[in-house]
Amino acid sequence: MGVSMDELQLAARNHGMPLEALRYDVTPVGLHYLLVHFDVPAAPESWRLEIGGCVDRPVSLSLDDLRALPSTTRIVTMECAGNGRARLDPHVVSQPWLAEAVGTGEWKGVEIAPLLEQAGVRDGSVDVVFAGLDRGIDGGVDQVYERSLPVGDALGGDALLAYELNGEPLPPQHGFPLRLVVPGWYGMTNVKWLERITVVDAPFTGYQQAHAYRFRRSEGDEGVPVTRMQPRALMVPPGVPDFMTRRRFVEPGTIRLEGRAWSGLAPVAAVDVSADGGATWSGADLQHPPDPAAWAGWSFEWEAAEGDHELACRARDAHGNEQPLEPEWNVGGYSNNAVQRVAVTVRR
Ligand SMILES: Nc1nc2c(c(=O)[nH]1)N[C@H]1C(S)=C(S)[C@@H](COP(=O)(O)O)O[C@H]1N2
Ligand SMILES: [Mo]
Repeated sequence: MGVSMDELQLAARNHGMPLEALRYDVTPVGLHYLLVHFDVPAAPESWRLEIGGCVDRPVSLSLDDLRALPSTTRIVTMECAGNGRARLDPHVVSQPWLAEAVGTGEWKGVEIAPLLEQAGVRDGSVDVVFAGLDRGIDGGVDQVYERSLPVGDALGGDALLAYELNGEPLPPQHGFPLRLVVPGWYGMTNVKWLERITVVDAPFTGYQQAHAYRFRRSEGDEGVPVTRMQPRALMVPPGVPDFMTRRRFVEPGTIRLEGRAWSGLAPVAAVDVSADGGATWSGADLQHPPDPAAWAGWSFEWEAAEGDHELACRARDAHGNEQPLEPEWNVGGYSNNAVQRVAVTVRR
């Protein structure tokens, strides 16, 4: 199985979060994963957010107008729906993520529900469409990056229009001047470089909604939409790595394994750790997340004996959703949350 030059080109632009950065509650900005489908667009000086469509009172707001409104700050874990794709067999051609397409940001902005209420969403509205400034061609279709949320999720949820990340204005790559942040949902929902919000009275059928980001078993399958993040636990790989293979080397004795776990479906209920490739599991200590939408820290004391070992970690949420041991394939290569495995050699 090979990754092509086209895929390498994507991977060199769109980087993951180095797993050692799981040590931070809030991911430092340059270490947060990055995914940009087309190019990072430049926002014009005259930028304003326009809210229109099936509303009684269309709204137009400058960045200063948004900053003057009551603000909310949330710590939110965001993960690309394609995380884990490179481990699928048969190979799915796209951004070849392993496990590191995740990060946690402190996002400050304006809640969208009161803004939509102010605009007056008309009865019979179905979806709220969020359009970015970025444009390109995907699947042969010329498009701006657009995604929608069902009206109920936009009006009844805790989605934010964020203008700050970790206490600073959004950096260009993460959506300056404004982005949508929908706690609990996979990354593609969180439209960057937001320019226009349009309420529509028929289901939105844009490319990124109706064609991409659906779980399909085969090309002809209509599939179901990808929405919230499935549970996942990741560990900071212990010890030191081999440069090329990333195999880890640690000394024998008690090793504190640690990492983070999240689920967009329910709070994380448990993290289990295995030191024998998944044959036996033990419960890890779980911390309280700093925000209901943020990952929870976990730790586990491992008695490391000399030899080769395969470490693994596995999260389960309060609704009983649990990571599978083996990948589950789909056409787009979405949501492969099979457990992380880390090869470790214990030696003096
Ligand atoms: N306008 C726009 N928004 C976008 C994207 C994009 O390409 N254009 N990529 C989406 C995808 S697939 C992901 S995973 C997240 C990544 O956000 P980040 O780069 O800030 O981590 O942004 C989403 N929002
Ligand atoms: Mo993504």
